[in-house]
Amino acid sequence: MFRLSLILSLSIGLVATSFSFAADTVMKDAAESTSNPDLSSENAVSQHPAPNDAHFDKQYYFADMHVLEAWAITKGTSECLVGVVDHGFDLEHPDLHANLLPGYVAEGMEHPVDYLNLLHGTAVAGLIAAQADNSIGIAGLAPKCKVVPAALGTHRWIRERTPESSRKWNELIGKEDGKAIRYLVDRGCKVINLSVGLGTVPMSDLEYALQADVVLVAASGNSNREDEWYEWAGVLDVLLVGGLDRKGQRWLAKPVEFRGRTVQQGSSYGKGLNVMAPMLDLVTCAPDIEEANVHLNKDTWTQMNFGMAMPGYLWEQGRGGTSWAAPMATALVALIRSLRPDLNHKQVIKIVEQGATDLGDEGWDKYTGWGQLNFHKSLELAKSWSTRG
Ligand SMILES: [Ca+2]
Ligand SMILES: [Ca+2]
Repeated sequence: MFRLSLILSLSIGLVATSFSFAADTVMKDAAESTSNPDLSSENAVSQHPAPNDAHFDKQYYFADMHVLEAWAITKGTSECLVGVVDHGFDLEHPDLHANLLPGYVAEGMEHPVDYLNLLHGTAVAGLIAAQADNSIGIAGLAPKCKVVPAALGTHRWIRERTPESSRKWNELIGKEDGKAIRYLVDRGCKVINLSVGLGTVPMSDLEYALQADVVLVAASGNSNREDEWYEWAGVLDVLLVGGLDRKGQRWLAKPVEFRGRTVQQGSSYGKGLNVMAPMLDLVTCAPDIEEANVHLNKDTWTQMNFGMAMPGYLWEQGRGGTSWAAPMATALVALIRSLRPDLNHKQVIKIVEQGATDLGDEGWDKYTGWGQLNFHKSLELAKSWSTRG
C-alpha cells in the first residue's frame, strides 16, 4: 500500500466548512441548466450521450460548462501530464488510480494514511481525471489525461495551531509548494493545479514554471477578499479561478466562527481574477469513508460533517470552495493543450478567457473575471487559433 499525504493553508484547506446552500437544492438536469441559448450547443448535447458513470446525474456542471460537446473534439491525451500540488492522494482509488502517475512526496511528511490528508488532493484529482464511462463513480473533465500528484505533508499543524505555528507552517508549506512545482515542471507537466494559497510560494518557483511554458492554475481563495493573491496572480500569468454558486453567481456565504475568530466566506476577487467555475454541491473521489472513520481526528475536524459522503466519494451538498473551481479550469487547459500542444501558455489562457460565458457587468469585471468556463467554446477557439495570436 502506497499513499501520499499533506495539508494546505487554512483558507483553502477548509473549503468544506461553508453551508451557504440548502441541502435540499434541486439538482438541475442537463436540459434545464443549458442556459446558453445557442441552439447548436443544445443539439450537440443530444448528439453526445452522457457517460455511464453511476453519479453522473449529479455532475450538473458538465451542462453548465458545455463539456459533452467539447468531448466530441477531445477528451485529452495521455501525453498531456497534469500536475496537482495538494495535501495527499489516495493512489488506489478505483475510479482514479489508472490516471495517476508516480509523483512527489514532501520530505518529513507524517501521518501517511490519514484520511483528511488524503481527502483534498483525491477530490481535486478526481474532478480532473476520474475515469469516465467505466460505470462507477464520476467522470473526470479531462479523463484521458494523466495526473502527476505532488503531496506535501501533514495536518499536524492544524491540531497544534497557534500564531507562531501558523507562521512557521506558511513558510514551510510555501517552500514545499515551490519544490513540488519545480518537480512537476521537470516531469513535463503542461499544467499545474494549485488549489492552495499562493501567498507563501516563492515567486522564483512560479517563474520557473512559466519560463518552461507551463500553465499555472490557482484557486482565488475562500475569504471574500479583494486582491487576495494579487502580488502573485495579478503580476504573473497565473490563471486565477473563482467559484460560482448554483445560480451562476459569485459564491458568497455567511461568515463562520472558527477558533474564536470570524472567518469571512466567499470567492475572493480582484484584479488578478481570470475566470469562474462551479464549486458547490459537487461529487468527487475521496478515500473510503469507512476507512476514514478509523483515522479521523475528531478533536480537530468536528466542524466537518462527513455524513453526506458516500463510500469512496465526497458529496459536498450545500458546500464547497474555490479549491473545487480551479481543477475545472485545469481540466480545460489540459484539453486545450492536448488538442494544440503548439500553443504557448499565454495563448492557452487567452483561449480559456475568450471562450468563457460573460457574467455580471459586460466584459471583464473584478468579481467574475471573464466569466464562467465554457469548454466547448474554448475548444472551438483552440481548433483554429493562430500560433501568432
Ligand atoms: Ca468513473
Ligand atoms: Ca463580466
